[in-house]
Amino acid sequence: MDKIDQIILEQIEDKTVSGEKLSKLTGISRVAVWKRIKKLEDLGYRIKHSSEGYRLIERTPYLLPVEIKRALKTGYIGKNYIFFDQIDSTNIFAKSNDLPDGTVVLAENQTKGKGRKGRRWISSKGKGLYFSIVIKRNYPLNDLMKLSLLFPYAVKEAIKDYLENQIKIKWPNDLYINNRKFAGFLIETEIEGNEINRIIAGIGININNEPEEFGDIKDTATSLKIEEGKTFCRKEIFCKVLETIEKSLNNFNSLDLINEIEKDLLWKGENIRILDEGIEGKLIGLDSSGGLKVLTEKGVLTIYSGDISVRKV
Ligand code: BT5
Repeated sequence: MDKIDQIILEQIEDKTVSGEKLSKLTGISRVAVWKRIKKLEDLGYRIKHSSEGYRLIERTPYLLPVEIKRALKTGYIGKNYIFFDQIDSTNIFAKSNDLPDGTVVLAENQTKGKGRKGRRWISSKGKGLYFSIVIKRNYPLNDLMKLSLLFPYAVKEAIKDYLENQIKIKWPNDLYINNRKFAGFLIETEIEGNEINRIIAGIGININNEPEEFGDIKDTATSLKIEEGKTFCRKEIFCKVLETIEKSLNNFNSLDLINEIEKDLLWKGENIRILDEGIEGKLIGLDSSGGLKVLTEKGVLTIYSGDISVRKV
């Protein structure tokens, strides 16, 4: 979308404007104006055509840069915003390009959405939020676990006020509603010595997805729409999520992240099993660095690996 498209959009936003007037304002022919209107419609904008001219009825549901720029209130996250209609994976793109601090890469659809350990992330076009945030700042390696917990925490904080249902955090970083997963996080880092110098935070949030989109995982996966019974504005939620992540990162050192997460930790106090390790016990909480404390027959064990799955016994 170029400057001329943007002028046309601004003009027709709250009034009907004739093709002739738009042609004069933009310096292009009336036929060229009509072609631009068609292009905007292809991008998802709903425009009324009448004998008096054109008028915008509804903005596009797609998260185009022009839409995000006018709505987003952040200092650095998303200031550089890269949009794809379709891509293999936003994490692959963010990792293989040297992008500035705060860059957000979003795709309406991913053909190879990645989970952890080579697992797959189902992304359905226009239904969820699939994006990666590039953080190019230095953090001590000791903060790795806490930093990766910050993202699900911030997403929960951003979304909770829109919902009737309670959001739970499943350690290390999934978000659940009613015992089903609606958001997943793939935190990839670049480490040099004792420092983290780049984080690619890949975030997938099911917003308006329908049960049939989840295929064989429909019993364990859910979306905000499925749980709340209504459709959500992805743009509003996306901006709120980016704003809350930025705020949480800015307050990283003063935020009592462990305590905050423990309040909404899934299965806290219940018997759980760490699948890969064959460990069973009662989930008692987190230690100061974000490790999971489990009371087993042999005493309290703390698990630090971010790759462990936790299941209800
Ligand atoms: C995750 O992995 O949950 C990390 C998901 C990260 C996705 C984002 S989207 C933007 C960015 N670009 C990418 O390519 N990835 C990131 P893990 O904890 O390994 O969970 C994967 C498992 O979750 C799968 O094996 C399925 O069982 C389940 N799953 C897959 N798609 C799902 C979905 N849409 N909703 C809920 N569960 C899903």
